[in-house]
Amino acid sequence: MSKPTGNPINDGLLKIAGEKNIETIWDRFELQEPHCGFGTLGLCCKICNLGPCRIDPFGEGPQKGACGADADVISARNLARSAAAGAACHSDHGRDLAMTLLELARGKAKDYSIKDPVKLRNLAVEFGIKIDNKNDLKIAEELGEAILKEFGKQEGELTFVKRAPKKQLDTWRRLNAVPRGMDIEIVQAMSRTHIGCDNEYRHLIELAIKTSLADGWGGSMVATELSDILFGSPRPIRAEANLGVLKEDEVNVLVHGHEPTLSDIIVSASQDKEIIELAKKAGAKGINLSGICCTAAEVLMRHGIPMAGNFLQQEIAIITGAVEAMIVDIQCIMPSLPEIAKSFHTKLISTSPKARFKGMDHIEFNEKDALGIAKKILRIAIENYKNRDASKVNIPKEKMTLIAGFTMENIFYNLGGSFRKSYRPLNDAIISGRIRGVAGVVGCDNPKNQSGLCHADMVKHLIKNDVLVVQTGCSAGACAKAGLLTPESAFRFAGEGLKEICETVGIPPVLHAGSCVDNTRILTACCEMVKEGGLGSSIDELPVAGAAPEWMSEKAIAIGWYFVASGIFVVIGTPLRVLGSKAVADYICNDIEPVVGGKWAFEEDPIKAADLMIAHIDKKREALKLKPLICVTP
Ligand code: NFS
Repeated sequence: MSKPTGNPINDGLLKIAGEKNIETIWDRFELQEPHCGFGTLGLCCKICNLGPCRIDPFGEGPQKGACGADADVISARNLARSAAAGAACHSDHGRDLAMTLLELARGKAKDYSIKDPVKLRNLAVEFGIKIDNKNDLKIAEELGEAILKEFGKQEGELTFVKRAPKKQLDTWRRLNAVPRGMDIEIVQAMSRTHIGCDNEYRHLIELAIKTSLADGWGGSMVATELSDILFGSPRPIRAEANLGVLKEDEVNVLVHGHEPTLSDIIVSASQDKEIIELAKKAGAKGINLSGICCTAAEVLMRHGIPMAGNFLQQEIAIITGAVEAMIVDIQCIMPSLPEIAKSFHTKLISTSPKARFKGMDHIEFNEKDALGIAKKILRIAIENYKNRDASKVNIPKEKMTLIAGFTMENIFYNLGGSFRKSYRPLNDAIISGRIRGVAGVVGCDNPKNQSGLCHADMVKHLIKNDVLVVQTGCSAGACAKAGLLTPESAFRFAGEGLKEICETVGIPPVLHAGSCVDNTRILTACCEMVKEGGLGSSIDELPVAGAAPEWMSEKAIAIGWYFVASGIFVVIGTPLRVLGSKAVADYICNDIEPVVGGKWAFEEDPIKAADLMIAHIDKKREALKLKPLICVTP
């Protein structure tokens, strides 16, 4: 049995796992301790076969790899490669959505439709497409083609960078950091980090920046915008979160992964009369669909489908013994799942041509027959209901209500009311000192930390200090479970100024903005704040900060970098693997601030990390000569 995780729901199910000798991430994590010191400090290089080489952090052993690369080059090169991998994941996700849009426009994806035609038209205009006298499908075809070209663009600038304030864009231009196309930047990140190529650490950091900007203002932004067009722009919606959303008397189906192309169609299939009838015939009361990881956020935001769990809960969801099928696509899916499922009846089904798992059944998803495939998968889940062993079922009782579905656009309505559609009320609340500033708290959960508690502790401290919080991904899931994503939480946890705003407008002090690709909603919201006026002329002047207290994936590195490069102070829990190079660590945590406007900080204690964010927000308020806070929480 693994050590207590700090989360009683997880601990309860891990006890059962221990009794059954089922190994989970917490056990495997413990077996990895102590983690390799060279790797942790970024001093291990396995890029070429002269090595693997490592640098002695105590200065006694080798200070250079066989090729001559020192700690600075090795750690910066590793960092740039990680950012490229993260950017690649988000961008490939965006590309798939562009392909789906194109197939829909060409009549080959009949189960999808244009759910937000206004956004389609606005985006087409942004891409320079003439929309007069054209129907939605024609516009969708031209937009799909234009966006696909964006991936392969060899010169020029990404279309979306024009959304950034001029000062920000000028900074990137000066640094030659404006991405051309997503593909070329990611390819260059790989080629420049090959042995004997880019051998200067600052230049390698610029590479990480450019590649990550291609994610934030490219691949991820494409994914968000196209998801809204294809599946509908979210609106505030009430739902539930935590493993207690699983039901004893229904066929429990979990969608897990990232791409809404699959999860969204599973939602439609689960509401199909024939499928519901089939579930009833099998002795269940119906189909209970819920989600894990970022795909959960996608269907939560748009359909109010409950979120069963975040990254760390994917294994223990199976250990509840109540899941008939877990349907996975790509990213953040643990290869350990089939081993765990051996002790239960859960069917695991992989669906993406990009990802296979030893021990899972594979039913390849294809947009051309999306609904047919979704129904086929649900039939397998229903068929499996009879195999559920009641003696193995342990569904935790805990679940929490939450409000999700906040976007850059609908924040207009929420803060301004439908008659005052602008960021003016938000900016005014900041200028007048009711809201101190805004923080984005995002990212993974990690067994290195206390199983989601870091997120909740950090966010509680921020809202207590009148900082409005915007969240995505697993971080939003963790805070939902802690009850922070409800309007009522303002009364329990928020400072006086923030509470007053939340009460007047009827919003939670913590706004769920979607999945990890939807972090771009935070970027565009920052652009709107600048545009609205009164808070400076670029993102780096805003009283805002970002955090990923329990980050673990390479995607989190790319996200962190595009926020830093967009002018935002970003605090992460465990450090980036650069501490073996004083030069690199100093550069990205200090000296880079005058260069791009943002910088990194590493702080494991969530309260201390929140205090760093608050201090940064106060520094920006002071620079803008804003009024003192109306109510200072003791
Ligand atoms: Ni994003 Fe981390 Fe994964 Fe989503 Fe969760 S672990 S960086 S939050 S599911 S991508």
